[in-house]
Amino acid sequence: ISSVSVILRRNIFSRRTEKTFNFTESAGFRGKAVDLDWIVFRVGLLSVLYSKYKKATVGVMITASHNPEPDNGVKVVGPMGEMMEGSWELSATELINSRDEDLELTLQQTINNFCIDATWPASVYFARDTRPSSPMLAEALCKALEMFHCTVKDYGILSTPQLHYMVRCDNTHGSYGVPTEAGYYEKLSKAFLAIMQPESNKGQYIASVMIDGANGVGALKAADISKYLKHSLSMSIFNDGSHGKLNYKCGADHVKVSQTAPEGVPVELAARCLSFDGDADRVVYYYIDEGGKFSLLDGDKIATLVAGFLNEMVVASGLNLKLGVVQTAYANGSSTNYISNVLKVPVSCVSTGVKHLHHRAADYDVGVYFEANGHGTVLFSDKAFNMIRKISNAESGDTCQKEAADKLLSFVDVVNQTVGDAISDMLLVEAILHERGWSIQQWNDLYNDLPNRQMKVKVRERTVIVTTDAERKTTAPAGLQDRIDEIVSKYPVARAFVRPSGTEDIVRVYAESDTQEKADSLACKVAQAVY
Ligand code: 16G
Ligand code: ZN
Repeated sequence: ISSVSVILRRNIFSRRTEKTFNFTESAGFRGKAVDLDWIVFRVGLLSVLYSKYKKATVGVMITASHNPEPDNGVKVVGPMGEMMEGSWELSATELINSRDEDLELTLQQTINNFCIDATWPASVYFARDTRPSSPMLAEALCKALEMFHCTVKDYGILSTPQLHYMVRCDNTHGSYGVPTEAGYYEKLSKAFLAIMQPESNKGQYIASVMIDGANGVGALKAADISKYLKHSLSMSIFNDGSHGKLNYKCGADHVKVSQTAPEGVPVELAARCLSFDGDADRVVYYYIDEGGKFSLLDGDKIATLVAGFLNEMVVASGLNLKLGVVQTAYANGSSTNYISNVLKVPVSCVSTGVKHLHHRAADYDVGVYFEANGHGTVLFSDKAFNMIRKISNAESGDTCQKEAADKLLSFVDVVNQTVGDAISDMLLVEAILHERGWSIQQWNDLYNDLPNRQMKVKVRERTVIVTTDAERKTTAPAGLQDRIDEIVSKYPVARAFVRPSGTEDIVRVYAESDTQEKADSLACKVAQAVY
């Protein structure tokens, strides 16, 4: 730890502003890349302590996801590929904000607070997205890691979910997979190919997609995995970073929020198109129908497709497993209705952010979680996995049940269970559409989304807004919820909520109603009430 002060005395990574920074579990830290090297350096120190605390390999990812190219950010990944523990958020924030002369002391306090065995050999794996600023930040991270003689693995450019996967593979000694890029592609593609056996009748399904790579890492990695997928899925990749700017007028977030096709993709009639975000942990689908209408199939549509299919497979395997779906307040009201009333699958609503969804999904034997923005995955509990494997391995028994269990096992391997993964989720959706023999339109026709609108409101202090009931209601400032209720009551089949963003200095507004005009008008009225 004393070498920290040597580095600081050389004035390489000294704190350069008096501003206070919040390190959050979900977003880690994000900001303008030019201001971040000293923050990434300190997160490097933090990751070493976290690794010693966990007595396991941890990860550090340099990315700002769907944010604009000049931004960047840094996140810490836990041993099983989960987010950093909430109990570390405060220490992380203190470490980042401490004055240079107090940094050693703050590190020592963290060691004491968490009873860390400082002699434990730390191990940190890291990777970065394709932002021009990322190599410079990776160097700052290395400077911190070098001081501790810990095991360091630099994966270069990876998608966020790939790094999560590597960390989990390392800590599970191969039982989850091999912690290399080739290992990741081989695991996913082998499972995918097992499902996509050529069949005489695949109905309306055509194994071809158009991918908007958001000019980010997802485009590169999709091209890599396509070599392993052979002819099972043909991918045309656009916005591959060769000319456009990262996330600019493209990518999953842009498509979801603007509800329009991205630039740079020659969207063909009825073609299945999809957009990744800048670090490839989100995916949304869309298409244009004969009437020229753009239809978006977001995280909710993916959740319903996945839950409906897996539920049938579980039943077909003859297993009694508890399958459930986890959503947030942003989930379209129609999707929630469809899951509970048509699929008859339990659905719960939690606060925004992967950690909340992931945590609740782990309550089920098979937990499907998706945010409307396209981030999500499926968790199979050990119990579920063992039961499926048992049926699949049984020497005798019902052949239909065995077939279903065999197939389910392939589905387990297609999924990156550590965190939402655009590439893995794409393969999951494609495999299900193939099994169903469905076109994107048939998938979309399962239910109709309620028209909805999201808006951002700039306020002086967003934290004055306090929410409850999984962010669906506000408790402060006084009177705001009554005002929202009154506005909403004037619209048919309407719902609206406001919440302070966890990643930007703004308040978000969400509204839905029976027509787009009414959803837009409702969002505007609610935004005015907040302002
Ligand atoms: C973060 C979250 C994402 C959430 C988004 C909401 C993780 C890994 N990511 O990106 O799940 O949807 O924040 O952003 O938890 P907001 O608070 O600005 O609306
Ligand atoms: Zn992302």
